[in-house]
Amino acid sequence: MAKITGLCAHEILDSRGDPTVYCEMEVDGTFIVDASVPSGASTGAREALELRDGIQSRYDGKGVKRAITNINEIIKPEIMGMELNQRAIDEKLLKMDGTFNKSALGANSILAVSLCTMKALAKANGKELYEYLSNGSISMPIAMMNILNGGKHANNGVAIQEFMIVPTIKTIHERVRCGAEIFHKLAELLKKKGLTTGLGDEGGYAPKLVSSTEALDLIVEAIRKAGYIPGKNVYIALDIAADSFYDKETGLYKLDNAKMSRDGLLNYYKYIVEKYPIISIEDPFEENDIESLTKMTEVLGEKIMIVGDDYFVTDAELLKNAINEKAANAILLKANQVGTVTEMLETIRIAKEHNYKTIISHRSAETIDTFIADMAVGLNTGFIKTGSLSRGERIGKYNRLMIIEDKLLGKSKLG
Ligand code: 2PG
Ligand code: MG
Repeated sequence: MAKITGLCAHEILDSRGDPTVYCEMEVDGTFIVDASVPSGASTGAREALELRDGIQSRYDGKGVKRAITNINEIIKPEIMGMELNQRAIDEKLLKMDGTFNKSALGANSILAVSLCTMKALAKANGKELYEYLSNGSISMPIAMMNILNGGKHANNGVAIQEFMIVPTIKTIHERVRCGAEIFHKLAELLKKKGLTTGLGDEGGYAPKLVSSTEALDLIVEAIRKAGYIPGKNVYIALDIAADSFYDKETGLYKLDNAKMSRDGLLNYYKYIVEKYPIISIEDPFEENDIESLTKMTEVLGEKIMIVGDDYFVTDAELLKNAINEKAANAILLKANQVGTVTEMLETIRIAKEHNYKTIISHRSAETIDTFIADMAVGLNTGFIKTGSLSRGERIGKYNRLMIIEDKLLGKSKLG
C-alpha cells in the first residue's frame, strides 16, 4: 500500500490575482502530485470557511499564510506515513479540524490535501484521474460556457451573473469548437454596437447593457451568426446568482431597473424560458428562499434544469432537505464549498440516487489545476460549468476534456 512521505504547501495567486493554496504531496518517496484551490466571489453563506489571514497590509487581508502553515505544521505531522486512503485521510482532516464549517484549519487547507490524496491515489494505481474516479461508467460532459459575465463577476451593471451557451452537438471537440466560434461572433456583434469586449472574471465579455434580455438577444444572434441553431444544437443556461441583487430590507429583487417581488421574478423566468432556448437556471432566488425554489420547480421543472448552488453549497444535508421540499432538480458541485473529496462524492451519490442532475463547477477565481475536468468525466456528472472560451485557467479545463476524449477514442498513441 502506498504511503504519504512528503507534504508541502505554498501561497500562490489565483486568476483574480488573490492568494490561494497550492500543495504538493510525495508518495513512497517516488512521485509527487500537486493541487491548487479555487475561490468564489458570489459565495453561499453556508459554504465551508476559506481561511484568510485578515492582515490588511498584505494582499488586502486576503493572504493565506495561516492556511499554508496549517498544512505544513499541523496537518503534515499527522498524515506523514499514512496509507493512501481517501476516506481515512479526509476523516482524519475533519477530525483534526473539529468544527462544523472547517474554520479551524480552513477549507482551503483541507481541500488542498484532500485533492492531493485523490490525485496520488490515481497515480499510485497507474491510472489517469478520470479513470481512477470512474466506477465503470464514463461520459464526456455537456459544457455550460459562460460567454457574457455580469453580477459580481463584472462591473457592467448587468444583474444576472452568468450567460452561458450549451452546445449539445456530438463530441467535446465539436462542442468546444462551437463555443469558441460563438464566442468570437459575439465579440464581432459587440464591436459593431460600439460595446466593449473586455472580459469579466470567468472570461466572458462584460459589456454595459441596458437589460438582461439584451444580453440574451445578443447571444441568440451570435449563435445564429456562427452557423448554429438556437434551441436545436445550442441552448442557453443562466446563473442568476439572485442573492447579489436581492434587497433584504424590502424583500425585492432589483433586476434591469425594475424592482420585483419573488412572484414577479418567477413570472420573469416563465417569460424568458418561453422566449429563449433556455435549458437551465441556477440560483433563481436568494439563498434562503427554498419555498420559491420549490414553486419554480413545480412550474418549470419539467421544462428546464433548476440548479441549486448557493442553496446547497455541495452539502449532503442541505441537498437532502431540498429533496424533501422538492426544490430544484439539479445541483452545482464545487469541491471548495464543502472541503473534502469524500463529502463531495457523497453529495453526488445522493443527487444521482434522487435523479437530480449534477454539474461539476469551477469557481470565479480559478487556477491552472484541471481536476474538475477529470471529475466530470470520471464521476459521470453529465455536465460541467467551467467558464468562457478564453483565459488560461478556463481554457485549461476544455483542453483537458479534449485530451481525455482523444484518449478515450484511442487517438492518443505515444509509441
Ligand atoms: C457560481 C460561481 C462559479 P463563484 O456562482 O456558480 O461560476 O461563482 O465562484 O463566484 O461563486
Ligand atoms: Mg452559482
